[in-house]
Amino acid sequence: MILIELIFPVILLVLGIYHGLMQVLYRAGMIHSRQVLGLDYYQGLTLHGVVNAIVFTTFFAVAFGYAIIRFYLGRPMNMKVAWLSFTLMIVGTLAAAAAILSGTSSVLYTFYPPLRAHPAFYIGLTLTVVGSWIAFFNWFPPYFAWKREHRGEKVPLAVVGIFAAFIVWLIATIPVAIEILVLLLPWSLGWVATVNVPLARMLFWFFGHPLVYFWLLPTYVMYYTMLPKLAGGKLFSDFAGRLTFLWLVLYSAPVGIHHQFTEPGISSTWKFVHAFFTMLVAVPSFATAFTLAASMEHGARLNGGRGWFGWWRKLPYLDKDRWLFAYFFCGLFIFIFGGVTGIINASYNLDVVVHNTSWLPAHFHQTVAGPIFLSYIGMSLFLVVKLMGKELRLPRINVWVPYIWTVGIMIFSTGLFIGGAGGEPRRTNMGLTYTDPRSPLYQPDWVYAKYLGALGGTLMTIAGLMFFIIFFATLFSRATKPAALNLITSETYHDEHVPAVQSFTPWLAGAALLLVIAYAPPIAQTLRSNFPGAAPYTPDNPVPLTSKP
Ligand code: HAS
Repeated sequence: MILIELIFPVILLVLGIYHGLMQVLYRAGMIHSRQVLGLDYYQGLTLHGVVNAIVFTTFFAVAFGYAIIRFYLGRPMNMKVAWLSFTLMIVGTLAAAAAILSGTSSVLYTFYPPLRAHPAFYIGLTLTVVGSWIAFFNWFPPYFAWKREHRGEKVPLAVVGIFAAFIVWLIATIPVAIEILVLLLPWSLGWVATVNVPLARMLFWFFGHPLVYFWLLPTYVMYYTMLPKLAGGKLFSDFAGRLTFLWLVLYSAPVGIHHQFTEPGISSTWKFVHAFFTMLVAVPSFATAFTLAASMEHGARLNGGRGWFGWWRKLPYLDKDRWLFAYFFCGLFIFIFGGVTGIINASYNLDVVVHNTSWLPAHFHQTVAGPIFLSYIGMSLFLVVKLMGKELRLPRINVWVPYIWTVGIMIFSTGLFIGGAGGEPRRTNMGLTYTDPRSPLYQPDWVYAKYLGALGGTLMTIAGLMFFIIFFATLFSRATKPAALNLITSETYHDEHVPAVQSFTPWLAGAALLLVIAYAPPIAQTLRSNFPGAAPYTPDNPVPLTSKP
C-alpha cells in the first residue's frame, strides 16, 4: 500500500510538472494563447497547484506516516481500515481530476469563491481529506499499544513528528470541511444563489496556513532523524526536534489572516495579532537551522573537517551512496531564502507591496517546491528502492538532480521576486497582455525578469525529467535484494529529558486556546459585516454566471 501511495502521485506529478513549464512559457510571452493542447491557462494552473500542492503532498504524507509508524512502533496496522482510507483518497482524487479536466473547475488550488467549481471537485477533495484522516486514526492503536509497553520511555522522535503533522492536518482540515460542506457545495449544486466570500476566504486560510506546516513537518522528520546520520554524525539535540514539532502544533493555525492583510471586513487589530503569531511560528524553523547546521558540523568534523568554515568541505554533497543527503541539503539551502521572504510577507506593511504579485509564487516555490518537494521525491525514491529490493538506477546522475533543481528554482524565483517587487501580478496569462508587444498593456521592463523565470522553470523541468527517468527505471528494474522497510535513523548527541516535550496534551490545549483567541473575534466581525453574497464567476470573464456549472 505504501508503494502504491507513493507511485500514484508521482505519476500525476508528470502532469503537475508539465503545467509548471507551461506557466513560465505563458508568463514570459513565449506562448500568446489562451490554451495549449486543449487545456486552457487557468485549467493548467489549477492542475499544477492541485496535483503538486494538494494531491502529491497528502499521498506522500500518508505513505510516509505508514512507513514511520510501522518501522518505529513495529506493529501491523488494521489493513481493512487502511484500504478504506486508500480507496477514499484515490476515488476523491480521480473525481477532482475529472472535474478539472472537464473544464468546469478552473478555480486554482485555493478554490476561492466567487470562482465556482463543479460539485465533483469539492466532493473529490473532501473524500481525499477524509481518507487521510482515516489513515491517521489507524495509527492510534499501535501508538497507544507501544506506549503501554514502553512506560516511561520517550516516543521515537520520528513518530512525534508525524503525529504532529497529522494533528496540524486535522486542525487545518476542519475549517475547510466547513467551508466546502456549508458554503461551497450547496452553492455549486445550485441550492443557494450566492456565497459569503469573506467568510469562505477566512475559513480557507484557517486551513491554508497550517496546511503549509503539514507539508513541512514530514520534511523536518527526515531532516531531524536522517540527515545527521547521512552527514556522518549525530542529531545535535533531541529536545530541539521535539520542541520544533510541538511548537508547530501550537502556532501553525492562529496565523491564517496574514494571507488576508489587504482584505476588508477584518480589523487591523486582528491582522496585527496574526502577524505577531506568524513571527512566533517562524521560531522553530530558526531553531531547526541551527540544530541541523550543528548536526552537519558534527558529522563533518568526525570526517576530518577543520576550522570555522573549513568543515563545510567535508559533507557528502556528491556521494552517490548517500544521495539522499544531496536532496536534503539542497532543500535546506533553498529554504533560507523561502524563510526570509516569508518573514517579509508576514511584516504586515511590507506585504502590502508584494501581496498578489509574482513575489508570492517565488516565496512559496522556495518553500514547498524547495525543501518539501526535494525531500518528498528523494524519500519516494528511497522507499521504492528499499521496499522493492531494487538497485538505484543511474546513481551518478541521480545525485545531480537536486542541484539542477536548486539552480533552476533560484533563477526562477529571482525573476519572480524582481517582477513582483515591480508590481507584476500572479496568476495572470501575461502572454496575452503584459509580455505581448502587440498588446496596449505591454510592459517592456517586466520582460527580462520573465525570461529569468522561464530559464529557471526550464531547468526545473529538466531536473524533474531526470528524476522521472531514474524513478521509473528503478521501479521497473529487476529486484536484486530482499525487500525491507529500513529507514535511516540518526543517533542523538544531546539526548535531553525535558518533561514539557514528552506529551502532546499541554500543546494541544494551548493550540485550542490560541485558536479561539485568534479566530473567534475576526469570524464574528466577518459575520457581522454586510457584504452582499456573490454570484459565481469563471476566471476569464468579468460577468457572473447565472446558470449551474
Ligand atoms: Fe509562507 C504565503 C509567511 C513558511 C508556503 N506561503 C505562502 C503561500 C504558500 C506558502 C503556498 O505572512 C501562498 C499562498 C497563496 O497561494 O496565496 N511563510 C511565511 C512565514 C514562514 C513561511 C513567516 N510558507 C512557509 C512554508 C511554506 C509556505 C514552510 C510551505 C511549506 N507565507 C507567509 C505569508 C504569506 C505566505 C505572510 C502570505 C502573503 C500574501 O500576501 O499573500 C516561516 O515559517 C518561515 C520560517 C523559515 C525560516 C528559514 C529557516 C531556514 C532553514 C534552513 C537552514 C539551512 C541550513 C543549510 C542549515 C526562518 C531551516 C545551510 C547551508 C548553507 C550553504 C549556508
